[in-house]
Amino acid sequence: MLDAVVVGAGFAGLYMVHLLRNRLGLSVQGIEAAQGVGGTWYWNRYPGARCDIESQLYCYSFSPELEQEWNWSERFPAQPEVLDYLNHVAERFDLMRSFTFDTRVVGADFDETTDTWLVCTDGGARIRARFFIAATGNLSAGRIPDFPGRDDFRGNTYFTGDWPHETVDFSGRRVALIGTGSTGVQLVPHVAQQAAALTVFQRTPAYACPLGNRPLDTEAMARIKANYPAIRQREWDFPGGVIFDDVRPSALAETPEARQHFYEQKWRAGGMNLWLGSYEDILVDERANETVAEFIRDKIRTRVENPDTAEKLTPRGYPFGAKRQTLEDGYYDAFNQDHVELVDVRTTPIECITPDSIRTADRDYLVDDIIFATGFDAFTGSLYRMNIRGRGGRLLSDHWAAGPRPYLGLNTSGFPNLFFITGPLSPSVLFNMPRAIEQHCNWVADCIAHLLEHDYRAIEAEPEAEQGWVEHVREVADATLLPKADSWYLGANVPGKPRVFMVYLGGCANYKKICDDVTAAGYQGFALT
Ligand code: FAD
Ligand code: N01
Repeated sequence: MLDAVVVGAGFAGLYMVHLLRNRLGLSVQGIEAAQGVGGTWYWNRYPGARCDIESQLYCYSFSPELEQEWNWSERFPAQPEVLDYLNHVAERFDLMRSFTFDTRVVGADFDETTDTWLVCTDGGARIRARFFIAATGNLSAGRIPDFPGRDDFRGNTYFTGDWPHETVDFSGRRVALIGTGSTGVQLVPHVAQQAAALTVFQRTPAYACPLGNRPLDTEAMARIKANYPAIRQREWDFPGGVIFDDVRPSALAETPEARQHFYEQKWRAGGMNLWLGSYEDILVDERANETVAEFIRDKIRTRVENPDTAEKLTPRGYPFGAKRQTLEDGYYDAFNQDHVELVDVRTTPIECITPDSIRTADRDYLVDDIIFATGFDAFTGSLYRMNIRGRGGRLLSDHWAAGPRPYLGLNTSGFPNLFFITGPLSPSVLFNMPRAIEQHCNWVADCIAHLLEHDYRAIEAEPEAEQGWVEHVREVADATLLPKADSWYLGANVPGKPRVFMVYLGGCANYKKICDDVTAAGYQGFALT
């Protein structure tokens, strides 16, 4: 029997295995469906895939040596560079040998007689372990909508979250792209460059802001390296762990002229500056939000030459920032090219896919290739696909039928010794993910060390603590504008999914303090047996 099974070899699984094996000396088996490490950065190889958190933040902080030896080449690294980084980490900390690749966990059952987990894979392996750790990613369970006729299409189809490893050449082809979230927005300029014709099917226009990417030269990287300790400290001063200069309290407290000037500065600064780094009230006050929303709408009108297309691309009816901020580099300009067309599927919905076209309410669009940039069954998708059963054989998906309910996002009642890394109801995707992952993995490793040291067999959230956390997460979210858009944060992109805001918005430092206080109080809210 092993001490632990860790599922996933992305940022989370790699660090979790490092802590459990290299620091605690435990026996650990990592299991990964992909043929290599990287998680998100292994699967999402579509043209234009790129990180939108600055490279010095979007990386591990646990090893000063790693920080000093790795050089980032751009402010916002592209997918191959992040994947290289994660491969380097896996090699450097000798993690590969702990993973079985090309293997999917398809079942996990808690055995109440031995307080152990029996983990089953698609290869037929059955692995018993005391601790079962889901580092399976919030955005790893891809979702292609069930358009009628989808399987009849005779051309090529692509899903962005499972992109082919070989280069896809769209030259001379008529390409359809469905979806204009962060992925679609990154893809459009690249596909437009190659394709003979590109038709973009949009359901909700994005509030896309400029990425503002630039190369990092040797001096810039040397400055970053010299400053890492200070950067790491400062990250915790910001609710999302992303550092900004000059964040102001209220958009409504300033004159329209001052506000306009400030928004211009933030627009030019690029990245998440308008969203998380401008005025604090834009995510809590609708009138404040409307000031920045209108600023962005004006920018779109200026960028897009055709007024009808500009109008279709203009977001309305939901607050800016309530869906995940989308950053662009050439997205709006692509629509100024004659061979790029925008179809608004709210006015003319997609009825079906035929063998050679996408059929909307008003016509057939003949295409050779279809790209689905349609997102993920976020947070719970990858967990439910493992068929996890806790006490009494209860399925996790049944326990969470009304929405996920893990205490602190870490563990849920009835499922002892199961840990979620950046699970639902933790700050997860609204906290710079590598830092959120480190914080969770550290907590889990400390917890396991504590259990082993004191001869406990199991840890499990108490139902009252779980309920209290569910309510707290909802109250904090309801005090903001974020539940006011149909986003994947809420599960709104998956028909039939309960509408529950799945991210804790109390801020990363506050959340970390709650976790640390729980530990200091003897794992308050958890039963240790
Ligand atoms: P993942 O990287 O998703 O890894 C989970 C792994 O678990 C996957 O490799 C998967 O194959 C494996 N797995 C899942 N289920 C099973 C199973 N049953 N059996 C075996 N293996 C399984 N976040 C940011 O903070 N900034 C960004 O700029 C950013 N950009 C992103 C860009 C894209 C295109 C996407 C999709 C997400 C982005 N994210 C970003 C979020 C990103 O997912 C996280 O930053 C981070 O990479 C998550 O790491 P992880 O290890 O938790 O999960
Ligand atoms: O997925 P999404 P994504 N008919 O769910 C549309 C991270 N990420 O892959 O908005 C027609 O955001 C859907 O429309 P609507 C980031 O956290 C980061 O783009 O639901 N359209 C939407 O336009 C991001 O948020 C980067 O109305 C349909 C799109 O498909 C997360 O991953 C890059 C449809 C899906 O957008 C997910 O991003 C990429 C239907 N039936 C990803 N169903 C960075 O830049 C869905 N859509 C760092």
